[in-house]
Amino acid sequence: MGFLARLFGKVDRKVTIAMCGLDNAGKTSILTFLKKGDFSETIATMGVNYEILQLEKLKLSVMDLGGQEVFRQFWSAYIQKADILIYVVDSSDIVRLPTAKDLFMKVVRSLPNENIPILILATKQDLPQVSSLAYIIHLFQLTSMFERTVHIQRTSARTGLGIYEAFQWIHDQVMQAKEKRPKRKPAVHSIFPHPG
Ligand SMILES: Nc1nc2c(ncn2[C@@H]2O[C@H](COP(=O)(O)OP(=O)(O)OP(=O)(O)O)[C@@H](O)[C@H]2O)c(=O)[nH]1
Ligand SMILES: [Mg+2]
Repeated sequence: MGFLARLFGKVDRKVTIAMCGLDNAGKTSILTFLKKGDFSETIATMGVNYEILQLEKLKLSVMDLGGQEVFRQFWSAYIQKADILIYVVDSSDIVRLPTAKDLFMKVVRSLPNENIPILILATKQDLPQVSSLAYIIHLFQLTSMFERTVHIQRTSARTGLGIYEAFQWIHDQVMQAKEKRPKRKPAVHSIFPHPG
């Protein structure tokens, strides 16, 4: 049984995820870890890499968007189709953190609505010099995003740190949204005569 398959029950929902972040952030490596349960070397994504991760209860259709500048102009079209956004940040790339933040703000603005859950993966946590989570939360102004559902998780595609938890969070969001869906009104067959 696959790494993800162990997490969940039977497939009853398809969820579309847009995954973005700067080039070299670690997006494809996280997906590869989910598929194989281990770290594998990747090559830069040219355009978009589609992955279907079939869980028992949840089918994740992931659009892993190439982060190089030339591809970013095309992100918006994919983001429009997303139920969930994953934004990946290389926690060891401290020099580019402000650029990662600017891009994040732009991506959030391009989301089709405010109900889309946002998962930020502060990845490459296995490396020695990484930004603190508190700094990323501060820089990305996450505490002021009241109107959105935002979660940040430390991950590493080298060790698998946090990847289980991150997708557990996605699972919980999907299940909660499902519970909140309005139930069809039951047909009421009154046994009492209509008053008057
Ligand atoms: N040490 C360490 N290296 C990582 C980790 N995740 C990714 N890398 C390395 O970072 C580089 C980029 O990883 P990718 O997953 O290809 O990055 P990406 O975000 O998909 O990049 P684009 O496809 O260009 O947008 C590769 O050399 C990976 O091996 C991690 O958690 N730890
Ligand atoms: Mg990639």
